[in-house]
Amino acid sequence: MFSRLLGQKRSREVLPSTGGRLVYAVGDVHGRLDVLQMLVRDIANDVLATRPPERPVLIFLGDYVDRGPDSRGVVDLILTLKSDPAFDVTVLKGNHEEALMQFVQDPGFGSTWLDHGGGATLAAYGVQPPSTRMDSDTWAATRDALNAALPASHRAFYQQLELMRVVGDYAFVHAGVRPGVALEDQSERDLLWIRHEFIRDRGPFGKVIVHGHTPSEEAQLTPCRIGIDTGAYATGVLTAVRLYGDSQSLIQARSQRRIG
Ligand SMILES: [Mn+2]
Repeated sequence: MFSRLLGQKRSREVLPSTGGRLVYAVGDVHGRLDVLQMLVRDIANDVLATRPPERPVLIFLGDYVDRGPDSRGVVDLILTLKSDPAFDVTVLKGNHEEALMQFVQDPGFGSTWLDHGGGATLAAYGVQPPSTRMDSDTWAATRDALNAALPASHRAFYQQLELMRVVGDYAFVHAGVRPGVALEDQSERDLLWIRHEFIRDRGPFGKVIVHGHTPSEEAQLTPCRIGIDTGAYATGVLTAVRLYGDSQSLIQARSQRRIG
């Protein structure tokens, strides 16, 4: 009895808090519209059951495109949610959105993008993905075709992506942060790409970092970081973390359909 009370008291002192907001952060979707639809439905039902005093915060952690089959549909669904006044939505940039924008500016980046699953995104926009390495003229034509196929709303979507959102004791980013560097001094490159140097570090990082980018079979809820990339494009498991006051829980959508 005594030790349980002590434990409760201690955990209350150290638990991070959202400052009263109800927050959902969604991990890497990678074109899996099927599981994103399921997860959004579950989140909407959870909001109805929770009845928070303020608008719930919905944060997408990046990597909407590439690999999975319906990048275009994923962006459409997130755009719909962005325009829904019931949610306070933040859409973060992932390294795959950076790659798409880089290809739009520089067709010479095409083969690198293909290696990272960009062919699925081209196909989702109705652009024939190349089957073999192409010459630079063909890459330029493919880039022009993507440019022509991108709806204005999607172009604006990719251009307006954010790098970080802070709510209470939490900071939300795509990949992670560089240990030892203040949150406001983090480079875009690290926020989008960092992996081992961040994952191996025990922190603290200034805030509890909620991130995707580095997939693991199970979501990782640790004192200084929460990793929720469960590799949806291949596993069919898409994970969100639900943060409300000082509570943390997971919401997962699962599809039987595995890819790759
Ligand atoms: Mn990533």
